[in-house]
Amino acid sequence: MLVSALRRWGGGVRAGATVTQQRHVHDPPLRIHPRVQEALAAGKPVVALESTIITHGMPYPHNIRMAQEVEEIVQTNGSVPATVGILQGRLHVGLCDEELQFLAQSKDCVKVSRRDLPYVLSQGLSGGSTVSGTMIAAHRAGIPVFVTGGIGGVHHEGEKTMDISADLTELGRTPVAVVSAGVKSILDIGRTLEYLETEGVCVSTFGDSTDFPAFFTPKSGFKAPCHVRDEVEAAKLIASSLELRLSSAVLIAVPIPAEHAASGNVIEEAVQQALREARLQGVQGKEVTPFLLKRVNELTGGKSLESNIALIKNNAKVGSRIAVALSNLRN
Ligand code: PSU
Ligand code: MN
Repeated sequence: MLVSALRRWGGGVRAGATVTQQRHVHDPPLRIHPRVQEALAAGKPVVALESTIITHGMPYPHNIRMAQEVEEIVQTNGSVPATVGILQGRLHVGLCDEELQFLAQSKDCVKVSRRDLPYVLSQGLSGGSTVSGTMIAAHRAGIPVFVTGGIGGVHHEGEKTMDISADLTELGRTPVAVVSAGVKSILDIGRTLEYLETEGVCVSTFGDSTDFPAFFTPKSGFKAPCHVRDEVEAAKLIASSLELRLSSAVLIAVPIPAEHAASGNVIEEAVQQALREARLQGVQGKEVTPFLLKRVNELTGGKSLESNIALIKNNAKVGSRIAVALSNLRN
């Protein structure tokens, strides 16, 4: 039952997949890299990775180095990496080095979340996929695990501005497990967790603690409703969500390793100042998150970027091992 449910769910490229499922793989706008396609066909573990973090989350050349290293870490830990991105109107699942370089250096890449996909594809544009955009592509391709740094959430004063990331509704409607380091304090963490509950997202911490992490620091002051101790427990959690065909996501929150945790005060002061500046300058909409990330990095003299890269690498290791454990459950 479990195996058949998993196969049905993610069986886009496996033998026995229905015609409709197979069509997804050859969907003209979806380009699955042969390396990824082969892994999926053989039932091997694959990990999806996002690219807004490359195009809008980090400066060049840190972004390309991070992207390459993260792919390597995924590989070293047993899974095939599949970075998602949009190149000239095609939604790619799995990029070659040239394509990664292009996204890392391009100045006019679009930040692409769910609502932007039809426009960017129809206009032949290029862009980095956000968590929501990447989840859509991963699900279409039949990839059940996706690793990133931090997800979007409810912004401060979101109850007035209604600036709530499409990542949260995507987590409510797309069954992909997202491995992240929780939510940054540039966001309203408490309201983000409430919104995730409303969306029916299964939120779990990973490791020794039940404290929901705050990206740069291991504790946000909020508890997560679930807790898995290791990759096998995480894989079982994901498998049971898939088996139930809940159609919503599992969010696995991995705390930043203690040795890389930024000093809470330094980051917090920078975050507060960046938020003030954003308000004063009237930064709005999809520009808010990239603006805050950039300012926090500048104000901390690059410390936040260092922590950011360290935690993404850790997430890549954990996520790859979870994908391996999940693949062992299915085969
Ligand atoms: N948080 C980070 N780095 C990032 C992002 C969030 O620490 O690069 C990106 C992710 O791609 C996420 C997106 O999906 O920002 C959310 O943007 P918004 O808040 O506009 O929904
Ligand atoms: Mn927004």
